[in-house]
Amino acid sequence: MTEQSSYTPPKVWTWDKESGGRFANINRPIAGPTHDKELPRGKHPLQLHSLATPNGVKVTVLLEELLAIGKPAEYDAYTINIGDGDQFGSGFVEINPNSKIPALLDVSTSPPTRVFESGAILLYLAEKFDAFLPSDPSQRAECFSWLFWQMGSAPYLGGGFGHFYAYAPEKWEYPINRYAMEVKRQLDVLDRNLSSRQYLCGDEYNISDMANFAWYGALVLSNIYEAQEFLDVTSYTNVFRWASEIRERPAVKRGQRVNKVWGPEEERVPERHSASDLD
Ligand SMILES: N[C@@H](CCC(=O)N[C@@H](CS)C(=O)NCC(=O)O)C(=O)O
Repeated sequence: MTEQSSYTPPKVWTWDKESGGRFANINRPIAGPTHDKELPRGKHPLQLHSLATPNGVKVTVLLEELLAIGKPAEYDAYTINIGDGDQFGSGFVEINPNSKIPALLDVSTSPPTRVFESGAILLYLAEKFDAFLPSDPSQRAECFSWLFWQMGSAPYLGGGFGHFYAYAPEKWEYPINRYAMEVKRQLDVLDRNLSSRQYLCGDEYNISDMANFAWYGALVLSNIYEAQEFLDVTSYTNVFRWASEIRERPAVKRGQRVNKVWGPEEERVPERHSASDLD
């Protein structure tokens, strides 16, 4: 192992605002709003405040899938620019006290229902519209298992591997090794499951596929951390086959563009208020 710089933790941790790294300007050790800002309100029952990151895309893909099968899931989607600190505005904190995208407000209920955490939003919408969630109890349990597996695993991929491999101010061998090992183990978990199944729970595509595709599909197909070669992602052939198939779904292509504020101009759809915004 290469030499690491030595660090002795002080008795009591204090906030070093100069600690560096890609997200140093938005990371804080305290919760709550930093400024007053009301959220905009559109005309549809579902008000989404999000960004086209993997956690955000899970929800817009589900909304577009619901619309594609004729469910009345019309929604307004507004961009929360996390790099600019929009997630700390008072209106956003009211619907997500954790200050992270995505967050949903359903104004068709009285009082309006707020939902935060992408997994909770997927479940809320799948139950509300009775779609992409198996009704058979054991199939439903399998769907919950893969959905919650993703919710528990992705922080190792994004916050662990992605952070130290792509965003930290220096490359440190110890955390990169630790998280590369874990991410490869996760890819192997998915790969083995998909060796005998078309989708994660069998032959039906559901919200657990949408949640996992947003992270592991992006890792193997679109090089999110520029780590495709480092992690040898092509060796997970079943994950590749599954992700490549899901990528071709029209609703997935649409959902991936909602709240996108980077990349080629023609792919960006910062706000979505009707289907024509994506056409
Ligand atoms: N467990 C949460 C994680 C959400 C999350 O980490 N969102 C990121 C973007 S992908 C975010 O809003 N980061 C802003 C921040 O940390 O201040 C979920 O699945 O909804």
